[in-house]
Amino acid sequence: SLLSPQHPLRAANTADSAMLQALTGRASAHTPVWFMRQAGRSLPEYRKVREGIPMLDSCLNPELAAEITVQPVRRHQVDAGIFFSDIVVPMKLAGVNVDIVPGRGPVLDVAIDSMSDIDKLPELEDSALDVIREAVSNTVEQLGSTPLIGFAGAPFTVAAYMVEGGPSRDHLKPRTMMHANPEAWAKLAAWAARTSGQFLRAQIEAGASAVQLFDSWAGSLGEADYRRFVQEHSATALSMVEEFGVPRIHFGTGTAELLPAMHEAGADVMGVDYRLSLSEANRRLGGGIPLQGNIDPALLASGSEALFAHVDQVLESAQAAPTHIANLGHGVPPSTDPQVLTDLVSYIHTNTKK
Ligand code: 1CP
Repeated sequence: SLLSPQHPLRAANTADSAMLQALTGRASAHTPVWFMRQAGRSLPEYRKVREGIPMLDSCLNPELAAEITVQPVRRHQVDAGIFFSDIVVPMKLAGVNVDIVPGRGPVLDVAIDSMSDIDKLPELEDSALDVIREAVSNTVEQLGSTPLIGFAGAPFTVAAYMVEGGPSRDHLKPRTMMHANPEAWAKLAAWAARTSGQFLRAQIEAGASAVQLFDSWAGSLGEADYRRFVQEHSATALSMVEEFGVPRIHFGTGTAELLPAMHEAGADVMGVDYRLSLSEANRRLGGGIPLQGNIDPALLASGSEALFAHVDQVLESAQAAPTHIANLGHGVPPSTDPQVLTDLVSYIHTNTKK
């Protein structure tokens, strides 16, 4: 059964957690930390419960999704859970023929390449999101006073998979479509924005205390194209959850030149990848915005001396920002030794204690 499906009241008991304090620019007793892709293949307990169950089936099984979300919180003592799902789950729930292929990622049966394909895209029914509400509700119950971060893919990143039909390096097809067929692009990006916005709303309604919009591939865009073809659609997705008042994090990789434009789309907190120092990110954003990041995932395998020296630099650089949420600059690599993550959480908590 779902508790308070209309309002984020269930988030109330997380308001004074270090994570929510930092996300809202308030002082906290220590720097909170979570990791993108903290759930997943780096954990033996994840590999065990996922055995024989396809990725999207796992995402649509509320008990399993909740268990996988809670696993890294239990093991690492991170300051938040990130909901176990995927950026293509809402398009799947809308009825788009998409699968997640092991070792590859999201793949569509038929790539989207014309206005007629886009005209045929099904709308996501709100009732189709009940399975997500149930999983979130379940998770929030188990997490207690530890906040849950909900997420969705940003319109560009989601549309890039749809137009390419699968993962790609340069995202040439969506970048071509923007210029060759701007009306089709706008219609597709608006569909992706609505669908991701609905996915975020469902997670907050069921108790998520914050959300992150992942524009993982925005870094393949120049600033002019980002502003002209993408920004308004990310703004739509973010505005669809504005009324709830939960902090909205906006993250992408390779986005050093895009940070101000991404912030202007309506985020409260900016995620920074590992390529740009947090003090420089703070300068580019004009100061005053809580920052999340940006430990280089490569350092997780470099031994503790190099890792902790790097982490010291990140924590030092973060002093420039009003508040800091420690995280990686991108996801946990599947080959990561989980003990390194546990030790890293403890190191950050100990060394930032006020
Ligand atoms: O079988 C498996 O274990 C599949 C691997 C996997 C996992 C664990 C995929 C396929 N998705 C996920 C979960 C996932 N995806 C989470 C869960 C929670 C957590 O972070 O712990 C999240 C937040 C995502 C979001 C996601 N999916 C993004 C944005 C984040 C990022 O890493 O930039 C993207 C780009 C995807 C697409 C995707 N799904 C899966 C893969 C391998 C990919 C990337 C494929 C590519 O390279 O294009």
